[in-house]
Amino acid sequence: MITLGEFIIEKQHDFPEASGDLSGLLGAIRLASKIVNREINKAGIANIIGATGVENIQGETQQKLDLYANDTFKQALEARGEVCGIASEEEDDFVSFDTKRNVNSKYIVLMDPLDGSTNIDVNVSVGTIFSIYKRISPVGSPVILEDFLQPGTEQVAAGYVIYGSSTMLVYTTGNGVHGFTCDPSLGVFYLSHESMQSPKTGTCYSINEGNYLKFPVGIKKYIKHCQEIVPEDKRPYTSRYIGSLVADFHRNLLKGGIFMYPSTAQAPNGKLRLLYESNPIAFLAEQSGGIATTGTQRIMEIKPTELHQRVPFICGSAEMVKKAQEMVEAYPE
Ligand code: P6P
Repeated sequence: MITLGEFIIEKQHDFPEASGDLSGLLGAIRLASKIVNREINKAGIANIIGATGVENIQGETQQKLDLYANDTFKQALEARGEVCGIASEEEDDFVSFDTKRNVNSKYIVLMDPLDGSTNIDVNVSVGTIFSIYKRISPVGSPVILEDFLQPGTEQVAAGYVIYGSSTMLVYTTGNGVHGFTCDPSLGVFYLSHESMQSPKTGTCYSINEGNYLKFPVGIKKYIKHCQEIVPEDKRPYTSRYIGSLVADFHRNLLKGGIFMYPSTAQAPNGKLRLLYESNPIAFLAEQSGGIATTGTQRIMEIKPTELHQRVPFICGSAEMVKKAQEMVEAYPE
């Protein structure tokens, strides 16, 4: 039984040049996830569920736990001193950490502190998503917007915490994907899923079919492909949609499947945010043998132009995503 902390240090020794800053940063995420997990687990009785009545830059009503999670991760990351700034779904602009130690640190973090938070009130799994880069502006100066607008291929690490029937932290530093399960009696994350591999194919497709009428034709064709009567020797496809990206992705990573959030009438560029939802999930997908695309472009190769920009997102088992991509490309909009 190896703990997350022991694993991070063990893997750090694989990088002789590693200074330990990334290990410390991951430790801050580990701490914050435990604090948020504690609040989520008592949400119904802690007068912390429901909306704040405030809208974020996305025009979405902020849930009380959204802000709690945002502040918890922000404080933990600033306190550890390895981060010079963050960007968050819950912050209009990026946040610069200005203490001497932070300004002289080399990492920035982008995060969705509590993704799918409206599901909390109905006790459905939610998650935290994070993405870590090295700054490109000079160490010692305040962070700038360009530090945050790097393509996903430049990510140093990425991961998520899923607050579900158990709480897991799943992350990659570019050397495979590893999952850790929290023992609530001790508050310790133990390695439970080493070197996670996405099944090459699956029988589960995950999409909000309530938006069907406005889907691109290629997506409609792929959904029909999934629903066609398949040869007797194959199981028919199953539709599974939780409405919480981390939970839908985690299921597909373990069991095989495809997740799609294409452009829709309400979201012509898709709904998911490139920098702190699609890119980190794409990094995990690729590191576990899967694929992540807009339908026509590799997610991690997109050059970001705005902090909160949205992209169409298709991600999961390689053979399923390739089939979906074929259909999207065969029926260009
Ligand atoms: P819809 C949650 O709000 C989220 O950002 C993702 O976690 C999830 O995949 C998606 O939106 C669900 O969106 O439009 O289907 O409710």
